Amino acid sequence: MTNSILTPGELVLERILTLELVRVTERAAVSAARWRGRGNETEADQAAVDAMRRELNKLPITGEVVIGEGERDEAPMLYIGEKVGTGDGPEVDIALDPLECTTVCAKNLPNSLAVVALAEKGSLLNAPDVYMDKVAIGPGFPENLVSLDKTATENIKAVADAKGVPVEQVSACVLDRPRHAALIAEIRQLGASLRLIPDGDIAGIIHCTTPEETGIDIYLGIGGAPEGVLAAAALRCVGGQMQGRLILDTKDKRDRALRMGVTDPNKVYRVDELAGGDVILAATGVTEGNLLNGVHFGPHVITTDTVVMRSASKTVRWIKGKHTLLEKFHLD
Ligand code: VTB
Ligand code: MG
Ligand code: MG
Repeated sequence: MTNSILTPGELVLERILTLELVRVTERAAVSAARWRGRGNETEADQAAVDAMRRELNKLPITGEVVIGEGERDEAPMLYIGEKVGTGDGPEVDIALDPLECTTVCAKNLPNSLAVVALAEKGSLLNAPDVYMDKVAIGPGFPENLVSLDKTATENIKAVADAKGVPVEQVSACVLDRPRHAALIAEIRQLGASLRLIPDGDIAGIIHCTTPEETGIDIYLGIGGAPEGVLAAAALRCVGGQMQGRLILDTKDKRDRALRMGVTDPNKVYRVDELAGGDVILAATGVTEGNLLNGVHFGPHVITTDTVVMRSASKTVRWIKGKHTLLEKFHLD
């Protein structure tokens, strides 16, 4: 007998993994947080990678990193293709960024986080570490409202019309990069409000899902493909629309993508093509942020703030951790 509203096919991942995943991002975040503001991105990132890998390898899964710290020849740990877990549980794909926004962490600015998503095998896009063009909005809009085949102006006007407000009341979030000069000029010309962020488009995209809190209605522009898959995993859980297109502007990139199964270099991926099936995502704040508080170090206690979500049940949980057995963090 089952009292679940989920069909058996949607219940591939064990519920217990939801909480297990929280531990993984908590440990990575705490390790990285020790490096906040110290100007050393590499050490901060390495600390997060070590902790995340150690904890992932305790999980009862037969996991493979499909979105990781880089491609096999350039990343020594948590590279694409690395097997993680005890090997005793379900076969899963893993997308991770142990320290999303290393630069932000090194400067102790807002919104760096540790993030990992776990999905049924074969359901996360296997993408090389290249850029991705992205557009995203939150839930509650008509299907296919925004598209990468539309201009920024068209997308923002579509959001304004759907909300029944003038474009001046629509706010777009864009990574502050020289490559976005034309996009930024177009948005300003249109008169929409613009939120330029220094880094962190996973958080930027998640912010679109709660415009009433964040003031952000639409995310536009080019960021990392790995971050695109992680953002899509989050949107699958909380709702919202997104499209992504890999930027495969050299033969080398097209070849690398082809080896990962990308046969059409211009393909526009829907959110469920970036992250399909049953997905669980956990993220813990490293520095203070709008989405999550940072790690707090007390005299005998460490406090963490984590969000964990699952697509099959559409549950989002906020978990505040108080940790007093500090040895478990392997901090010295
Ligand atoms: C992007 C963005 C990330 O770094 O990957 C960006 O998606 C890297 O782009 O959120 P640049 O080469 O322009 O710096 C982040 O901002 C942080 O990892
Ligand atoms: Mg990283
Ligand atoms: Mg990143």
